[in-house]
Amino acid sequence: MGGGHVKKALITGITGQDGSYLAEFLIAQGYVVHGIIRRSSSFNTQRIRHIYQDPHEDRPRLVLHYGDSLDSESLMRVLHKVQPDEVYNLGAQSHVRVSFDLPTYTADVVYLGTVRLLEALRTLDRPVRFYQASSSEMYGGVTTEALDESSPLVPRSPYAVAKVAAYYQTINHRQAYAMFACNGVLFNHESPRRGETFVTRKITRGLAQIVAGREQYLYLGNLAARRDWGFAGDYVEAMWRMLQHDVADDYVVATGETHSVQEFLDYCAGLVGLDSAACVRVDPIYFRPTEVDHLLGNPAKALRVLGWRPRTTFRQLAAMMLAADLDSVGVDPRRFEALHGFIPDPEPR
Ligand code: NAP
Ligand code: F7E
Repeated sequence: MGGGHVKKALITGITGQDGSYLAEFLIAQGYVVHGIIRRSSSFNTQRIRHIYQDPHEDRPRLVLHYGDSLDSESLMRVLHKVQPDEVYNLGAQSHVRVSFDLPTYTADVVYLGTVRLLEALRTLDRPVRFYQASSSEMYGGVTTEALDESSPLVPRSPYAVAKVAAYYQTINHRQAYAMFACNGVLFNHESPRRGETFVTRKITRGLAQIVAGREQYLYLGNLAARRDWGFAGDYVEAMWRMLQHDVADDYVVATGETHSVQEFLDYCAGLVGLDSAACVRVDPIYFRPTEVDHLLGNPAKALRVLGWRPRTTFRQLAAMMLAADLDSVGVDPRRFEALHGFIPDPEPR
């Protein structure tokens, strides 16, 4: 932060998993963070509530504005009011399975929402740095090789198709208008704040319910799928680093390790002394019309150019999520020796 200028960042999707970690990270860097939230019939700000609740703040660290990626006017209005230095476009219908049921809506939010935001940015009279939340789903999981920035894009869901379009639109705005616009191609990243219907969280939450005696079985889909899972708290730093670099570019962000859903399940079940075969049932309702079988990322460029690296291991991630979910159902994670190092802090899940 040079010359006393306090940087302003605007985040779409601030109420989501990544938005909450990014807001915390940017505030810790000295930014004032502005976020776009959607009107909702019940509160949807639980992941960022604690940021508001700091009694020591001398100026607002977080400012929320109503808006929607479907609504150009709202994006325009917020951008002109905030005059941000950096914009992080995280807002999305982000569930791959749901995108098969809502393909048009998903395309509208994910693709056209990005076009609306990029076009609104062009009406500002100041240079703005733009981050686009691109996804490893764009690769389609058709190879077991490690994927990098030059790997072919083979989208296999309406979500992935929309993300591919938004990815290319971001590059087109960079080339056509010399905008500082970057794609972060992030592989799956999880946390105790992960949405409850994504598989890792579904597993840790489901096992916690079983330990608490609230449920007998956990129902899952394709256990053979493989993912490169990292920790969301590590990945938001990579987003920020992309926008601090001299040149706008696209980067893969991943751990370089892949594990199956079965492995994640077995590891978590083992941590709490459960036999996964006895407590899990496969329900085809969770199968996808086209599946992404295998994802493994090669983050070498982000490591080399951005100096970023993932800090949290697969096992630490699983234990952290499981401890938080046990705690939230009233089971003390310290009952399980392997979880002693992962006692959750009182922050939101
Ligand atoms: P998430 O938890 O599902 O959060 C999505 C956010 O988007 C929420 O704040 C949601 O608001 C907001 N949103 C949904 N529809 C919107 C609309 N029409 N207008 C404005 N905002 C809208 O997702 P996440 O895991 O944090 O992921 C963040 C971004 O990274 C997404 O774009 C996702 O597609 C992408 N991504 C995620 C991963 C991953 O593994 N997590 C990997 C690669 C890329 P509400 O709270 O109101 O629903
Ligand atoms: O599925 C399998 C499922 O929904 C992972 C989003 O953040 O990451 C996420 O998309 C795998 C798939 O994540 C269940 O079939 C088995 O193969 O946790 P997921 P995703 O589809 O990889 C990418 C990078 C994004 O960009 C997305 O926004 O797990 N699976 N059984 C299951 N998946 C779910 N959800 N539920 C099950 O019961």
